[in-house]
Amino acid sequence: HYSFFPDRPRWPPGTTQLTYAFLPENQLSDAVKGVFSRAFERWSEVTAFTFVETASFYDADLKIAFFGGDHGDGEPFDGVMGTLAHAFAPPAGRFHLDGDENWVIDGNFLGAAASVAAVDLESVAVHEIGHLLGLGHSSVEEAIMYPTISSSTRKVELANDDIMGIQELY
Ligand code: TQI
Ligand code: ZN
Ligand code: ZN
Repeated sequence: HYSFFPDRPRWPPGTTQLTYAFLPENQLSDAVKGVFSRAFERWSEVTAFTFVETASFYDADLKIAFFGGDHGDGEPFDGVMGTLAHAFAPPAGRFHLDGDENWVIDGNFLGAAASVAAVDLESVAVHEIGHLLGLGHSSVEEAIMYPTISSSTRKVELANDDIMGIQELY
């Protein structure tokens, strides 16, 4: 079953558009940006939200950045595997990904050679966007918000449990 963060933080009622931006220094390719755009689409299909990319990182509601190791928010990344990414409850909008992971995009390894310890970027993005919108973890194994995923697994479809959770919150 789905859950929320303590005190149920959420984006203000009536919010229909959330902007997002990528940290310019990361210089992400269109292929990588497209992964996030598809991940946002999953949630916009079941909510009133539309997600619009904006060029201004500092003005964006949702700020997406890849960092390695300690990056100044008290939750350092840990290299390959372990923590893959983290996102903070509304209205923080911070979405950080561990730049040291071997990220997989559409089945292709990004940067690294084929590795056993690889992580599907789109799957992680769909999960973290759930957190950005206010969902906690779910006890339902099929749910996107279930707190574990096996290495290299692609899991991008929202389960009924995810949809019920987000629709209860908004
Ligand atoms: N990162 C954890 C996560 O996003 C961070 C975290 C732990 C967290 N407890 C939390 C975030 C409570 C919000 C609320 O769940 S992770 C998965 C999954 C991670 C894990 O790197 O461990 C995914 C990131 F579910 F597959 F295990 C993305 Cl999809
Ligand atoms: Zn961080
Ligand atoms: Zn999580």
